[in-house]
Amino acid sequence: MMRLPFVFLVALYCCPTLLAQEQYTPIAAADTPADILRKAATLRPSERQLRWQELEITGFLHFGMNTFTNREWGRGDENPADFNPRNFDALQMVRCCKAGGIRQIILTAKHHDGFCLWPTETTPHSVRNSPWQNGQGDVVRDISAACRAEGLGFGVYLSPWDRNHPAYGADAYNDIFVQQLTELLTQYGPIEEVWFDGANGEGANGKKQTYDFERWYALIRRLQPRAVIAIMGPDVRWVGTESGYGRETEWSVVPMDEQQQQRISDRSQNNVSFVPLGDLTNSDIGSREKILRARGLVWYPAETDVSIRPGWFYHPEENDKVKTPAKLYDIYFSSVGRNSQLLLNIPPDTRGRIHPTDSLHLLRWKQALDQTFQHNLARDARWRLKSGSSGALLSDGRSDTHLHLSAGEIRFELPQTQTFDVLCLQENIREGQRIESWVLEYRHRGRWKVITQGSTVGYKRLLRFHPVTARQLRLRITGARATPVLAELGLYKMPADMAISDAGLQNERKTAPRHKAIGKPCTLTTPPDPAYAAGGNAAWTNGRFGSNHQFRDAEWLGWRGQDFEGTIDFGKKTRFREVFVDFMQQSNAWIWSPTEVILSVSSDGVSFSPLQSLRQLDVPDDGLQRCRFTKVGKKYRYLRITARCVPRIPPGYPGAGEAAWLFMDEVVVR
Ligand code: FUL
Repeated sequence: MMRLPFVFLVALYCCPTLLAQEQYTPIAAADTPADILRKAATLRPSERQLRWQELEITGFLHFGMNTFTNREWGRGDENPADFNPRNFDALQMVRCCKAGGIRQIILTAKHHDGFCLWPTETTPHSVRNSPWQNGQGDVVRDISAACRAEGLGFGVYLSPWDRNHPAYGADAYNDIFVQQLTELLTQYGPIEEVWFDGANGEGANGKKQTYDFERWYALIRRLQPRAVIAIMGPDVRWVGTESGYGRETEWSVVPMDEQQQQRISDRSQNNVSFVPLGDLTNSDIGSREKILRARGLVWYPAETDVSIRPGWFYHPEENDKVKTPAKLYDIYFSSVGRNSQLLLNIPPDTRGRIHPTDSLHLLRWKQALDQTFQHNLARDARWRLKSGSSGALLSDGRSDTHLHLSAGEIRFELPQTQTFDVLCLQENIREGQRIESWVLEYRHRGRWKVITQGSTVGYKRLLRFHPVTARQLRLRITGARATPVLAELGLYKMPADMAISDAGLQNERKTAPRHKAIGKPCTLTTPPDPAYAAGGNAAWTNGRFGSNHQFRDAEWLGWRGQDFEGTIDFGKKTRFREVFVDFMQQSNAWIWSPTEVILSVSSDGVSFSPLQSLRQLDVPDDGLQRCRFTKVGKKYRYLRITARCVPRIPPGYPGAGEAAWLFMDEVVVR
């Protein structure tokens, strides 16, 4: 990491910047590490990417045949007669989203079941053959019009995977898909985002399709040049989880594959277009280590998608599982506040409206965010700068004005002593993303004390901490790829009901657990799948928790369609107070927490007797699931944990009927 020299207080005044079109750069064999860093630091978003990033929150409406059949993934053989919203109201949906702070909406114009929400010419499997509005209805028309009327952007999700269309699996399907896209891109006004999902399953005839992405991209660029193409597209990348929690270190500049690079250099660099390849879900995809080995670099920002309910579609049995305003607040800090955009799904119900619980939670969430960010306590701060520089730019609420922190440090004094518990930092990404690490400190009894610190900043970085009361502060940039370009610095106070709490599994898993099984000989009855065993077979007793959300982080171990069974030898009889083990649940990634977890004991390592068992009968919420055994009692030499996997994914969920994955990390024995 480049260390910036410690010099006392400097910054240069900078005016708003105009955007240069440098979204991509090749790396030559002769480039030195310093050349590569400089190149990485000067990449910028395209106009369309910038507009998208500044929206901060996009809404997702999963609505369609599944809403009526109560499924997550339809089979494609559904009857159009089943699509019949009782009280459809596009304006109600859009207004609920708007009241929640959402500034653009993406509608599932066609999900994997192939049912089209507009009267397309490409298939009879559409609203045209439904009883809704006597076949005259058009959901795409109504929602796009409502978005326009309310001043929101509009985008479409068009699933390439189509389980209904008879042409799926043959070349002709790519033409059909082009026609569907053309209808959507020409009949409904401005389209700001086209969202392609990566699913590529079998169609009605058992065949899979080779998607003609490049042709689709060219069409979108021609018909709707402002639109970002997301996920299976060149403008916006999937953050790698559907939990709503992005990476703490999130770079918008990432390495690109040689093949993609070739495609870009063959075309104009001003209109970057490539099919995303490789694994973008790792916990680290943009660090120095990664970019120094890259052949090309691209500005490719992350989008964090999550549903307000456990499922993407509306299910009446989930009405009491709508994420609370506090959970949504946490998600905002962990997505928008981690340099990504939040794509929040709010699925309309069978009436064709947003359910009252969802709309209430959206509203309360927005109120809590407004309350938090209404007053920047650093607004009237005295910034200690070189003459001619204006520190006020750092708190003018504009992300396109900035200061160059060439000294790597800025000190400031609040008009009076204040109590705050949130820090907001923003880089002016029109100049690129540069900051690698920083620390915020306050002056206390003549000494500088750390309040909080972090790695990347990017478009926005939000950090929460226990309330601090202070007047004199300093921000030190401790690592950067080039001179830091800071746009905003804000200090805020959270409303009492949103204040950070120490409790909770999420926070606990950030510490290193000390426990009796660390380093003890252990065996697994079945080795984990090689794709998820990077940390080695002993990763489950190594005293390190894996990430709370990224299962591909070399700490989590994964098995497909198999139970987990692990045995630990403590060498001698040992007394245990408690034993717990964590599992992951991410139903959209086909990861299911176990149905039963059994703790068995043995004194000879040969015959084991079950001591306690925990059963998980209900479908758990996505996230971490901890199974805890207490009062373990007597002394034993061997412990064995068995976790029974969900053998097949239950109906109604992505991958239904397929073998589920089981992911576990760290058995803690105390
Ligand atoms: C996934 C799809 O399979 C889900 O049903 C949902 O649409 C989600 C946003 O993308 O990959």
